Amino acid sequence: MEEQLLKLFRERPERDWSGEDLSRLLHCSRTAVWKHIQSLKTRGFEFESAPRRGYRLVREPDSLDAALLASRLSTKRFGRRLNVLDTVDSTQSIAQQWIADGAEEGALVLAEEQTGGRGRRGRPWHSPPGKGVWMSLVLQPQIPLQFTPQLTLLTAVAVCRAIGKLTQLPIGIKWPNDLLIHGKKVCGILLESKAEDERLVHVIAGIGISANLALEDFPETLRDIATSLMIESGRRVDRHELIAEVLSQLEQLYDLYLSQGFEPIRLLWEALNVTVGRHLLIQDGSESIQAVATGIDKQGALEVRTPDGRTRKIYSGELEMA
Ligand code: BT5
Repeated sequence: MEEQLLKLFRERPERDWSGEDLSRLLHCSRTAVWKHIQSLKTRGFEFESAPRRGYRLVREPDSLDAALLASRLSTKRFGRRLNVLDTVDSTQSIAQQWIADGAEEGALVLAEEQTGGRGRRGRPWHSPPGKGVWMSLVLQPQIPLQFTPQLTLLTAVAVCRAIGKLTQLPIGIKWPNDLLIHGKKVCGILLESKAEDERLVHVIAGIGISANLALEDFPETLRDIATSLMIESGRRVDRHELIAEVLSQLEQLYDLYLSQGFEPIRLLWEALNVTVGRHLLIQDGSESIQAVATGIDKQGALEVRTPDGRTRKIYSGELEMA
């Protein structure tokens, strides 16, 4: 009901909506409308209202709101079941519990703050309250297990397109999972999957976007290597709009991937990446490799050329770009 109410206010922002109109359009009593408006007010929505004229929404809250987000979604499945939480250890762990309780593909967990936000190989992901997009999406693709890394690249492409569309910032993908603006990391992606008998059961796509962090919101150790959309663009990002756009891009690319395979995603990735053509120092386990990136293969592995002219494939590892 609140989702529909917010949709109406958004579609016609200049219009005053009378309680009568709203109750007719939403098929409920005027008292029910009034109650929902009061509930929205307690969550930070501000209305102008005048007797006989009705309500007009003049301010939406900065804090994440499930009904507001739902009213912005254009997706069919992704985010249609969603949970907005305040402080959690990691949205990945909450999504995991949610799957155990029967959550289906497209279920989304968001948190204002993570106290144990995680990156790859146990690295911490800095997730202060109220300023970022810290979210986990449940996927249940029917694909062979060895194709799972393709989903990291797909997610990176989707988030990159969403951020580029909303901010026009020069954002690019560093293989496999970093989004960079002016050489600094603004978003990280962590895919955690569960397999049984070589079959993929589910994937939890964790996405962390440093949206509205100021420089002082980053610890000293990250200030030279990390950035936020707000630092780069000079203005606050509407997180609801950003999340809705990320989900829309993700659902479109995911459907394309399921129907046409990885090739169209690979082409999009190549157009957005900032790795190919660069001199790299690659840390693959205990091995250090110097090489130039030449592309990605059909599975999503990075192809590189070493100084002796040989071609190698990198399936996982840390890249340092020269
Ligand atoms: C990643 O790991 O980049 C994956 C990050 C995934 C975070 C999301 S948030 C929602 C979901 N819930 C979770 O618990 N995790 C996911 P990795 O490639 O290992 O990069 C980690 C490195 O990124 C750190 O060592 C820092 O250098 C840097 N970093 C940490 N916090 C950052 C931030 N807020 N913004 C930019 N860079 C950051």
